[in-house]
Amino acid sequence: TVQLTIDNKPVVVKKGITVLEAATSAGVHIPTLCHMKLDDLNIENKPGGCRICVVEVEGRRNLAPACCTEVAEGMVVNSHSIRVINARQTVLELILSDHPADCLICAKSGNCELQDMAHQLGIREIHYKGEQSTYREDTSPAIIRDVDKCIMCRRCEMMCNEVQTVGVLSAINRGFNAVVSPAFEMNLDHSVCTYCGQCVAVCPTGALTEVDQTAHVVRALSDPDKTVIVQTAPAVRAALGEEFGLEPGTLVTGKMVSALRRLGFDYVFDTDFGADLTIMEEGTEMLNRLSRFLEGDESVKLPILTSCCPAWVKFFEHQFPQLKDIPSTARSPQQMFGSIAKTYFAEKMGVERDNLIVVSIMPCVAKKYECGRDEFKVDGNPDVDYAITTRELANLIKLANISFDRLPNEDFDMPLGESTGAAVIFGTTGGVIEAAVRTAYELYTKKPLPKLDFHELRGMDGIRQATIDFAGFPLKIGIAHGLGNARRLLEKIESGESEFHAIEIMSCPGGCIGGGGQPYHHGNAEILKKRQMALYQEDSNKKIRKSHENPFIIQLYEEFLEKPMSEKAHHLLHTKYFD
Ligand code: HC0
Ligand code: SF4
Repeated sequence: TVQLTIDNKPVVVKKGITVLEAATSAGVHIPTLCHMKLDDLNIENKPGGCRICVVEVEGRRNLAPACCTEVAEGMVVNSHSIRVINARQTVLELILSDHPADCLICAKSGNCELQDMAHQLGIREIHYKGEQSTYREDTSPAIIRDVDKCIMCRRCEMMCNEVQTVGVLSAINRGFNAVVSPAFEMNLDHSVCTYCGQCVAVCPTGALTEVDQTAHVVRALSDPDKTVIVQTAPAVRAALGEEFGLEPGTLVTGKMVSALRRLGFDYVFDTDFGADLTIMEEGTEMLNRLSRFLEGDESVKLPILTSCCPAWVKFFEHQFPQLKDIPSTARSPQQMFGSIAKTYFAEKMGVERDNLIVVSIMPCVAKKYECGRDEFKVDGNPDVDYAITTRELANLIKLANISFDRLPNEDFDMPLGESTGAAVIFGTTGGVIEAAVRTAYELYTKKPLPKLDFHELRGMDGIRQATIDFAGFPLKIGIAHGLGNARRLLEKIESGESEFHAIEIMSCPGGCIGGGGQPYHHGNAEILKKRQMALYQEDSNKKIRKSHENPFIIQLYEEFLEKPMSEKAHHLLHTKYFD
């Protein structure tokens, strides 16, 4: 251990930690801007660039950045001397000197860490005049880059390069023109960006935000000729409450349904229904491949990879095109839902395809891109019209002056609102494969599962593995979340080192609960864990916990699809991948 003094308080801490960590453990708050750390996920950004966290260390001439200065025996730190306060204000004024001042209409207003810092440090005047750069805005199907608002904290760069290993974003230019950008100032949609949105999730300012589609949704809702239905992704219910001051991890499924009904949606349905359907198709595909493999068919490729995460799909299309025949061909739950809504449900209700609008509420920004992909359109009409994020839904609820916390709990509409516990855990890392195991086990062994909770598949480690006993057959499962971890697993498959039969991959750290469209976590990993626990809780509260027991899924096959992997199911529920 090391003993030091922070603000006249003696502190004993572990050797090797930073002054910032030591101060936090002693209850001393040092302001930070570029620094961000997600414990347990191995994610840390400490470029020491912004200099907001400087402190005075006795005996040193220069102020030291607390986020990247190691503690030393006998160190005497003053975190809030006049010299420190003056330096922080000067630094912040310099950052603000070339920052656009359109806070009133900025997408990040109210959620901006720079704005908060200006408030916290009492900035009332900017004594420097920076040059406003005239960088253009870059829009894509999912993300808007308003690069004038980049403050070079480099958090997005760290997420894109180190965590996701996509490598699209890096620092370019010098001086006032220095920004983080794709190479050659290319637009995101010309790059290999996956739209995972992890850069958006950590951007402290309005430089990176989602493409806001709430205005389209309002227009659809106010059109009397349209039937507007909505589906809600599993992870939304575990995070939406945070936007209304509820504790992270508060489940708000019933209130969310009420709010959507009050917003005027004609039917409030659940993406979880699509997730149960995905399990039927993907689970059957997995068992088909497995039984052919066990019969010695050498043309069969294993492991099967899950394919429900659109950023992951875009990642392997760009980065591992040679492996594109191993992911499952099953569409994602969002897209299965849209496809069934615009065929089976539209027919049942007697609504023309063009007059049925499908909106989805997603924790994800890549879902906006996914629903725009050509293979998910019929004569130009998309199966899912608009995908808005958890944050966009919260804004709509606030706009409509709905008192969220006072809403009653209501139930989803039927039939596309029925779902099982297996579906709801799709929203966390490990959940998709656990749901698949619950169904595949019973279909394969023709016996009921001895237990429903597979704790060996749960947790937050970036790469996990487990072997599940399928009545004597050891099914080997791999799980990765975060695209960097996915890359590591894929490299093992390519080199023939992998012995897995099935692998789940989700792009975002934590899975969809940590999606780029969720309420901002501001670097607090505890929030992700609480959301994860909430989903497991919802699973155990459910009466039905296996996808193949969802009565409306059974009915859908009886009335419409015949059986999993039927020709009709192939046409409506499966897809192809492109180089
Ligand atoms: Fe997910 Fe999904 S679980 S990707 O993480 O599979 O976004 O929540 O909606 O589609 O169900 C996101 C979350 C979904 C889909 C589902 C899958
Ligand atoms: Fe990189 Fe993901 Fe951001 Fe694209 S969306 S720039 S892949 S972090």
